[in-house]
Amino acid sequence: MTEARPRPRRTVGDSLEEFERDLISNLYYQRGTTIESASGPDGYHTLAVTVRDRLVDRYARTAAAHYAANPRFVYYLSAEYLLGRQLRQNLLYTDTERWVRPIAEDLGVSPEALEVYDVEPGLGNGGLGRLAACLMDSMATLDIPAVGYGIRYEFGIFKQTFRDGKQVERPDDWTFYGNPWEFPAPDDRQLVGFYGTTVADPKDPENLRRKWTPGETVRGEPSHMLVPGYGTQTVNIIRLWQARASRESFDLARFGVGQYVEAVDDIVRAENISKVLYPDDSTEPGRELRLKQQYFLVACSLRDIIRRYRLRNSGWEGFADKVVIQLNDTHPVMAVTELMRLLVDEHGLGWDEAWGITRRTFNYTCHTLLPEALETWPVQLLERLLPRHMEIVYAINHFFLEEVRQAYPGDEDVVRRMSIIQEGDERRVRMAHLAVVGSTAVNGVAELHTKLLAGTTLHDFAQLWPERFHNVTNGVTPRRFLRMANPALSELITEMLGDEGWLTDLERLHGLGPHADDPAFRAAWRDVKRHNKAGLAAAVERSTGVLIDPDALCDVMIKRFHEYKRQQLKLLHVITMMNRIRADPQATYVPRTVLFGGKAAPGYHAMKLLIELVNAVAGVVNTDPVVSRYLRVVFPADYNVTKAQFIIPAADLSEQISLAGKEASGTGNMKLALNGALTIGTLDGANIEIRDRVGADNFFLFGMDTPAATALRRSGYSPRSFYEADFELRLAVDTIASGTFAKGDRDVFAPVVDAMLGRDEYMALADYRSYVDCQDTVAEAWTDPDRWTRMSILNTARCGFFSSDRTVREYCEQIWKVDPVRVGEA
Ligand code: OAK
Repeated sequence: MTEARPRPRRTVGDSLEEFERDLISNLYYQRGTTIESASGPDGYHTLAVTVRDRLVDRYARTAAAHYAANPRFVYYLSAEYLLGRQLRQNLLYTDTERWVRPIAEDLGVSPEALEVYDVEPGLGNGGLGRLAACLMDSMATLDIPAVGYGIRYEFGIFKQTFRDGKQVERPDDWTFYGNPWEFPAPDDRQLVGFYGTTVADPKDPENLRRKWTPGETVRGEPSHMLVPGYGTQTVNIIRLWQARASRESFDLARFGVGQYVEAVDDIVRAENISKVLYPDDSTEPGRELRLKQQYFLVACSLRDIIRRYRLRNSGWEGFADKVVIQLNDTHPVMAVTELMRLLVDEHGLGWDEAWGITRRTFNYTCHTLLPEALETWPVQLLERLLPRHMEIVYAINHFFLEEVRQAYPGDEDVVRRMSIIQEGDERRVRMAHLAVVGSTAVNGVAELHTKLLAGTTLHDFAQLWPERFHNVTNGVTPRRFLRMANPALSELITEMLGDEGWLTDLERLHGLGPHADDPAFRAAWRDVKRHNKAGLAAAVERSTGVLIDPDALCDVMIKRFHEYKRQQLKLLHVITMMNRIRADPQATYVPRTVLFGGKAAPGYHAMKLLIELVNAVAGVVNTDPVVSRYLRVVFPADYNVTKAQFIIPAADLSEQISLAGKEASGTGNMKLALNGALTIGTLDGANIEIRDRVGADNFFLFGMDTPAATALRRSGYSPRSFYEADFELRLAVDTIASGTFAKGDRDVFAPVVDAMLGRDEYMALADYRSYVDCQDTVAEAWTDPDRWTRMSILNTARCGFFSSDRTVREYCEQIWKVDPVRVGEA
């Protein structure tokens, strides 16, 4: 299917009878089976395809409307998308949810039983990938003409299991049973080159145009997933590229002489490019394959963008008026050099003209502040893998540094700091610098993040080009994270507000505020939370065997394991609670369930050991007859979007405890607050904006702010002095050191203790006292259910700002300058 030509329209019916008829027809003709002999997967696939047909219909009308309007398109380039399950979303978005239950019941199956076959495509690691999915959802909902581009990894984010409490990674073979939600588009395949040599163009005396002859060629095979908007007819797509060997790759001669493995060498090498998602959240493994992945994504996508542009346009002058490309962090930044190469080398434009177009086309979103997450690539590797692109980097840098020298005559220090090339023993290309130089707009993802980017990480650039810097605070889609995840609360909200308009106008949640003091509403609110917690308790018991009390305070820390996010601080608090109960078993305590969820990168040994420690602490706490009366620790394995949708509606307390100045934004913080969890958090990322909105009285604040953390580090931070000065902290650390959580073996968790007392890079010990005291305030607040419920209602009521619809509107106004295109009804 091509997406841009007008076509005859076929519309699927929109009555229950037609839906049922299509189901039976699809079961028979698509799946080749009958109602009597259908299996669970047959039922699932048939339902999926029947719902999908309704989307295809809208997609055809979207394509026709876009073709007619020839609008400016947003192209979102992202190495990651964490879409979550598709079935329930698409039932909701096509308004067919209401038919499925009666039909399914008629046939003797439950929709829930079919949903287990709906596999979550885990094509991302964490926040950055999930944000991409939320933005795509909101773009479709706001009728923004957009295409997302990504990689169709054969294996997504690894499946996490625990063996003896240790994280074990298993491959995520997500397409094993087929993926009913994607359409292959073989007509749009592209060829991508790697390696090889470049030669001068004799007609270009300046030597800015050259010819590249790649040494290896790979095919990019596209397929796309449909991205429907809610409450609208628009269906956009995410186009995913899979690497395939070019046709000549099979070595028939070698096969003929029995060299079966060698005969497919080239095929294996090519297909490895999209084989696996790098399970690395922020540190760079420095692997050639990863760079190949990045360029593969970029090269396929740019050719596709140009193909689409040419369907309705000609000439290059108008390119940047019709095309805006958003770079999701630095992973796709090679697109800047690739567009220059296409324009200059292949389409014969002059350098300056090409540069003008390129710079007008791209924008860059940065998602981190951690220096180790800022990508750099060795010049040597680039020269070998992408020789022409390296030459283009040099040329871009040359002209850019001329500009810097003009702005700061005689200041070679600033030239060194800003250069795209980092000098040193091993020269490297700084991808963030290339991104800023090649973009019209650069944005951070929360106010503090943008301020710190402009003030520290990208300070020189913000001085030179202040107009390029923007803030666009992240958001989350209320459809998935409130309506789908929390149907009970959604129903209550709709009942209170009169209609479902809040789903596309989330600020309307403010209307709940006046009811926060209404006892009947509070009771209903509490009932919903209790209901969600009972559901979670049952699921946790099934998966971990641990019984939890739905009336206990549900304290949730769900996110990737990383030192800066400080799961170690949460663990010190858990151990402190345990020690207190042991020391005084007669006293009364607020019953709590602490729930951890998250994966550690397979090579991140410190965090894998921390995961083992969490499980070990859970084992001790949950089996201690006294402690377990008040405290339970659970850690369901394999946290993902599906599990997030289960856990978030049941949370009472949201742990957002990163060291101030380290978390770019966070989005879990928004999802939890929106579902009425109260936040205990530092002044970091979007926590600050959440607190500003929900009010300081409805937020548990603790810890150092960014200036205090910076000052402490400058003054020479000594974790040991905090350890020595605080009895409870000392006891908590000593409990780990004593071997309590390793059957007396003091060595197992010694590295955790050493990391805390040695460097404590993210100053968990410095914030410990403030955190534990704040947790006491939380416990105190919990003892007054009316007050707690009021705070919970106000959190939901005041978090409308954090809808990704608002985020997309801001991108549209500040950066993309795109207008919606309405798609007509059938
Ligand atoms: C991943 C790889 C490289 C750089 C950043 C990331 C990433 O996932 N960053 C996260 O992005 C989220 C969406 O903007 C933010 O909410 C998180 O704070 C940030 O860590």
